[in-house]
Amino acid sequence: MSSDLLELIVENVLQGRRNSDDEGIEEGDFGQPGVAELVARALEDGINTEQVLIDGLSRGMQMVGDKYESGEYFIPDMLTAAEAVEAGMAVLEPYLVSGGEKAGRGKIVMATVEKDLHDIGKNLVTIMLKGAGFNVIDLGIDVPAARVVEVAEQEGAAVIGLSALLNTTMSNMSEVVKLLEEKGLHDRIKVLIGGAPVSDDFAREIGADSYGKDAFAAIKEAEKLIVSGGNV
Ligand code: B12
Repeated sequence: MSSDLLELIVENVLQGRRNSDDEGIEEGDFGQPGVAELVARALEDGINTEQVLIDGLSRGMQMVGDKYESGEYFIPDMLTAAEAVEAGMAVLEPYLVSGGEKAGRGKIVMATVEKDLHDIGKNLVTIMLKGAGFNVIDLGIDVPAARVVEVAEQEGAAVIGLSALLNTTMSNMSEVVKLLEEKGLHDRIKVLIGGAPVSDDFAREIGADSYGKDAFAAIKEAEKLIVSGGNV
């Protein structure tokens, strides 16, 4: 039963259906529950919030990526699917956030780097970090390095979390590290990076402090960074 609902969430992300008013990419589903209603139903049925996020919304979006790569989907399809994921996340977020029992674990500034507009992964990481009790300030997409560092300094953040999905924008992560070094802030503000083209090796190459492959790794790595000397 629970796996049926998760499967329906995946299918409706693929169809880009936010709710029952949406037709969907293939059309004909009008009136059937969309992602928002299905997420609410999954939670009512007691399905674990992380499972809805990872095995439902995130898996659906990953499959959209596969279809784009194989030429079956185009940019407008990716956008409608992204909107459907956002509709689901809006329903899910209050549950994840109220699940954070260990509040006050440290401040994290999150951003998608300059010239990059991808935010689904960053948003997912953000709500998971909030759910794990971190105080997260999300600066959004296309954020210049100077702005990230300025806010992190002002807010006394322990960690900066950066997301990049493009080969052409991942290098902007190193601008943040360089700026922290220049301002003598890197010893107290650590940099955690993530996003599909990024890796452990790349993190080392640019002098970032850690890399997280997904939202669960983001929590683990943030915990480690804060214990190892962030400004909690
Ligand atoms: C959705 C999408 C879009 C949407 C974005 C909507 C939105 N609101 O985000 C739109 C349509 C706008 C878009 C635009 C473009 N896109 Co696009 N897009 C995608 C797609 C299909 C899915 C990305 C996604 O949401 N994945 C699901 C999430 C959950 O996964 P994720 O982002 O990887 O995040 C996870 C981890 O990486 C990690 N993580 C992410 N961030 C962080 C941060 C930290 C700190 C940590 C620890 C972990 C972490 O945790 C997350 C959860 O597990 C990918 C294909 C793919 N397979 O990734 C292409 C893709 C990223 N796009 C691509 C391209 C080329 C573009 C465009 C240039 C297309 C164009 N010609 O205009 C533009 C660029 C716009 C810009 N300037 O940014 C390429 C990039 C190629 C490359 N490597 O450079 C990809 C790979 C598709 C492809 N194969 O060609 N895109």
